[in-house]
Amino acid sequence: MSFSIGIVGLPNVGKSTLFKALTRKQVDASNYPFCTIDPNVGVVPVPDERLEQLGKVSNSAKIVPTTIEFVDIAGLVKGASKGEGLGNKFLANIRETDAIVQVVRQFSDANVIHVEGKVNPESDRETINMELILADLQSVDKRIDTNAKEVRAGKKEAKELEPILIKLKTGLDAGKLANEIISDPEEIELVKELHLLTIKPMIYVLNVDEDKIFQDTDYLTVSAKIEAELSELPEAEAKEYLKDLSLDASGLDRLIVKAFEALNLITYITSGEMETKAWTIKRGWKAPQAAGVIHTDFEKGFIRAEIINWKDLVDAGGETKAKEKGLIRLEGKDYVMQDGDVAHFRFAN
Ligand SMILES: Nc1nc2c(ncn2[C@@H]2O[C@H](COP(=O)(O)OP(=O)(O)O)[C@@H](O)[C@H]2O)c(=O)[nH]1
Ligand SMILES: [Mg+2]
Repeated sequence: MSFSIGIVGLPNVGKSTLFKALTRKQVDASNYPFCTIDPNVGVVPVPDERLEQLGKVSNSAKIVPTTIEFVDIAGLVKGASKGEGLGNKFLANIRETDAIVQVVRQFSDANVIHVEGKVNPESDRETINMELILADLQSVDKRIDTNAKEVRAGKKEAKELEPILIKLKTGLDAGKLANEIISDPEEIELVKELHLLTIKPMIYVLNVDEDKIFQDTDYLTVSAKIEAELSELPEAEAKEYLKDLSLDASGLDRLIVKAFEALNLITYITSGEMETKAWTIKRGWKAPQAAGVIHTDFEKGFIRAEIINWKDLVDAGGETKAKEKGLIRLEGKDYVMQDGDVAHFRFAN
């Protein structure tokens, strides 16, 4: 499964600088058939230290991380929802992504022009959110019209949808994001066909001056400038540089992990001599559905799964020893997969 994250924000806030740094990490496209060859799309590996350790105990010939796709979307400006700039096209690009990373400028560099004259993160965030909200209001208004006809025609689904549409309209009118207005999974499912922009998870990235990177705040603070420098260094030197900055992970790695969490995704792993490979699934998926990510036959003919937590497998020193110790469990079709499960699926053709 491939998930994509759209990078949005005002012009000149550092979106492309971040995107370019991200794509330096880009994975070998030949391993990933879904990989699009578009200069604005980058498929990047999700950093995962567990894979290295598993690869060792399994003697794996290669390690294949799971990936996430980032899309560099051109700058949104005030009025985009009315078609200002290339407004509609940008909004359409965002519509196709699963989550939004909103880059907000805080770096002070006077050489870089700010579209609205001065650096003001809070007001910039409002500008962008307002454009997204206005675009969603248009979608909701349109749907309210067509839905009213369906209600009159006696359609049951339309009746169910009606109060949710009203709730959305009221909330959006008050400047709320759709993801702040509805959170019930069933309601989210009902409004899926509206393809709302603000219902997607949103991650805010504050692009700050080099001396203002703090970890563990609500905002993810990064310095696009430093990320660009880091991305050009060999891995060992990049690690040293991070240490000098008192950071334990690069902003990009923190962003990738945060995006993964925002999408409610988890990783399970297959590990053998051929490869140790990470697979992306949604939290809450059961074993057959998870197996289907590898191959649809695995889901259709699912018999059972052999499961062990990755750490237990590493501590045991590999599969053979884990088996001897009876650490590998047999799980059936109702087993809910856990992050870090190492799995073997048994299936019949
Ligand atoms: N000083 C400083 N300049 C930056 C930083 N990030 C981006 N810039 C500069 O700001 C300008 C616009 O950056 P760009 O990534 O193209 O912005 P975009 O329009 O949002 O894609 C470029 O000249 C960048 O070099 C940063 O963190 N610090
Ligand atoms: Mg750009």
